[in-house]
Amino acid sequence: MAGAPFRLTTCPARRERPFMQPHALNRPAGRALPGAFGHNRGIVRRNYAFLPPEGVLKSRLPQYENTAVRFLAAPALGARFAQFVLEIEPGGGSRAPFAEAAIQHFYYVLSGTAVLQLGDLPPQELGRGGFLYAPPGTPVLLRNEGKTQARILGLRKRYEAIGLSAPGPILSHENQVPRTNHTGFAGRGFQHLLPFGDLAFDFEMNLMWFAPGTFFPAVETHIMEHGLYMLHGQGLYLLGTEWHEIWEDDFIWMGAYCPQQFYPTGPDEAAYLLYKDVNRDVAL
Ligand code: UGY
Ligand code: MN
Repeated sequence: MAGAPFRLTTCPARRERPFMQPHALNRPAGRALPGAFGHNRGIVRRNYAFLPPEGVLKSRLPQYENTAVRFLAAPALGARFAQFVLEIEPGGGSRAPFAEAAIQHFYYVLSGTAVLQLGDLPPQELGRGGFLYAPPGTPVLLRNEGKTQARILGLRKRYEAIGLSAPGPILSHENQVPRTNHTGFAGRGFQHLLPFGDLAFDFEMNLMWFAPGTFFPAVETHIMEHGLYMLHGQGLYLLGTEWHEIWEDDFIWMGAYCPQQFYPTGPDEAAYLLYKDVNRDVAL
């Protein structure tokens, strides 16, 4: 038969799920798709940013080997914390246990498996949904002893002490954390990965679940900042006055007082992992 064989193109933004669009048919390997030039779902505003993964480029860090880092939120953007994805190749990861005085760390396994070692706790090899919280000054070691790349979402935040003892270390998995719903709205679900309401913590990391057709009861505009990593499903996100289509692996930074609302549009539940700074007074 004449002509090139029918071929599916894999979109790098959905690495694990090949999908096809009409303009992606029969593209020669190594050529960019039409629409790649100048079209961008990403946006950076004064107090929010929407970052699809295809535009977030790699760097490397001295404390890791065979590992790339993709920075998402950072003070350069306006955020008061740092958030990033580590891509750890088999045999790679931390060169040695790494700790920073006064800085807390949080890590969440997005894909593959990783050996997570935290302070004096016994190390655990965890897949998607495994997570750790390291109090300030607590050493963390992340290693990939598997056969495929491990992707880990990381967060660093300066600890705001208030005279209580600092929180203890946590090494766990999201399936150990109950799903709750305090809102009274059907279809909402919350998994608080850090102990909810414990004032020793100065931030929350919450898995936010939405059944199809569920939405926030109102647009929120609050002082807390967010780092949002989309994990499941898809939807529309209101930031300021603009709606953005969002799906798996997209990232949003919302600064203080960014008007926000989510409306899931897919046929399945949608969920994202949400950083939120809480439990501290306003510094004047
Ligand atoms: O808890 C929150 O601030 C949450 N409802 N915000 C969000 O999902 N954008
Ligand atoms: Mn919010």
